[in-house]
Amino acid sequence: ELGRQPQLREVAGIPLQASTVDNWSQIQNFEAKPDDLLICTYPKSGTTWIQEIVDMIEQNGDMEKCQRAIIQHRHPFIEWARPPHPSGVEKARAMPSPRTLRTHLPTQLLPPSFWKNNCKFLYVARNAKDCMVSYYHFQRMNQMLPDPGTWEEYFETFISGKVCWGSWYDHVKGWWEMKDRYQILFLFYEDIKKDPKHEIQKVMQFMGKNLDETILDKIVQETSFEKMKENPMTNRSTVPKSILDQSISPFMRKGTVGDWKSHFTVAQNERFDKIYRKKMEGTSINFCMEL
Ligand code: PPS
Repeated sequence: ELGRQPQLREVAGIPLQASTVDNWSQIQNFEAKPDDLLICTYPKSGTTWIQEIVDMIEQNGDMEKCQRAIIQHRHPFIEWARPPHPSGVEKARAMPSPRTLRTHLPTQLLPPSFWKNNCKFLYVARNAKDCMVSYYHFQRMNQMLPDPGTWEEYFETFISGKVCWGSWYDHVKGWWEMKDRYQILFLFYEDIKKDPKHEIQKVMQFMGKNLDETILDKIVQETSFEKMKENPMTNRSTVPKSILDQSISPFMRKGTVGDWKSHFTVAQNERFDKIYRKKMEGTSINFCMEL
């Protein structure tokens, strides 16, 4: 049997999907507008979760309005391209303002108009170990990404940053460094998990919204992992199996903090910690990976 074929191609040293690279000039020339809100994440860091939170805030807690389309269609994915379908850029252009968009691009590859227009950015970071585990299972089931190989192999691939959208370390550090220069709300997956109401409140304020307590509580409930796993508008169940094979691993897999403990060996963990300290030297970001 032939293995999976998708190859990644690099732009300025960052591996990306070939279809994204083919469409690169359209992506780089994307015209952001000052009232755009851009959801930025490294893959598997809580993108879908924050998208649903943002949409519920935008819709003032009206769940029916959030059911208008699958989550992938509500917020255009800037670098997404799969001809002959309209690209993320084309979908964004066709969308009325104010727009909420999403990207996994590192800061240096972001279309420059986002910086020029001083847009609002909502960044969600997730601790590297859980991110690696989640990405591994995602690459097993996502037929559009390279086969991850064994866990041992993937461990090395992830550490060396040879995954789609590049190195976790550089991504997180890059966005962290931008946060005092631009309008960036920097959130952590682990914080949202621990105190969703508090973090959702921060998002609401950042968006310039003021929703009452009952609505906030409703948003907390509707965006729980359990609810989103059952929700066909958020759980990717409408994506064909030839693209996402959820019988291999569900898109809404576990939604927990600390699942790395059931994957990392003691030796891998020691090696990881050593490399991590070196790569993250000099930054003030604090991820709690013991949780
Ligand atoms: S993607 O493909 O990059 O857009 O994936 P992304 O949405 O960023 O990340 C998927 C992981 O987030 C988990 N998830 C959640 N966790 C907690 N609460 C909610 N509501 C939620 N929704 C999605 C999802 O289960 C993936 O993590 P793992 O660890 O694999 O379960």
